[in-house]
Amino acid sequence: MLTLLIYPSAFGLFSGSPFCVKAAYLLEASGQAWQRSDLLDPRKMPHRKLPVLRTPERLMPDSDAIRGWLEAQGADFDQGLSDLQKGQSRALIRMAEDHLYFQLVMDRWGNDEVWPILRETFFSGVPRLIRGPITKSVRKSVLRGLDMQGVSRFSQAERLERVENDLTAISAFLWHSPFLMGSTPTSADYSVAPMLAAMSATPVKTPLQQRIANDRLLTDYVARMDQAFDLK
Ligand SMILES: N[C@@H](CCC(=O)N[C@@H](CS)C(=O)NCC(=O)O)C(=O)O
Repeated sequence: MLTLLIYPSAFGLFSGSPFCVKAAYLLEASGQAWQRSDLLDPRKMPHRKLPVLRTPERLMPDSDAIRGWLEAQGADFDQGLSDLQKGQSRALIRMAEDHLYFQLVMDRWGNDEVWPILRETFFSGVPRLIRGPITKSVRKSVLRGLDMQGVSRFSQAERLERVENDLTAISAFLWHSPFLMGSTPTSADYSVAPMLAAMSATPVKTPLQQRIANDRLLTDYVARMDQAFDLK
């Protein structure tokens, strides 16, 4: 059986990481038998990140590579889509994973109210005596990454405006159909829905959390994805 190495559930989500939820959706949709194995520390993993899929041959890092591996085994996550829809789908995935994701990380790690909750949730495996200094240094390196990526150089208002443009694009698809590309979930949903779900699950009412949580179109969509897969 395939084993998906992922971060544990957090804030009511199947996993604290939207990429781990995406990988779980892909596995469910592929029809392959799989099990989860929770990990708190990814440092021994090939990319020092999660998710990672343990296949019969090797440890496969990265949700996109996991997708490719499952497709090579015969899975078709975009069944029935036209080339244009496949192109739109790829663009939505990149928007979610390479833009919205950093807004989420900023909202979680860059907010002084969220941080203590995050620390006690994500680092519960670190002995309490050394948790303070260790997590302080991890946070510092995440914030350095956000600075390098550029997201933290925008003001909160500017960040929200940038998110708003993405949400407008996502909503345009959802006005037309229950899932992004039609009446059933496809690959774009496996990336976009977990990102929105994670944003609305942030355990403090930040402007970003509130923006998603108060949007009926988006929360209904996230709920539909939850119902479609019922991840455990
Ligand atoms: N491109 C990767 C991204 C995975 C990713 O960023 N995982 C984050 C959690 S959401 C992680 O493990 N970060 C740990 C680190 O960077 O130290 C994928 O699609 O799987």
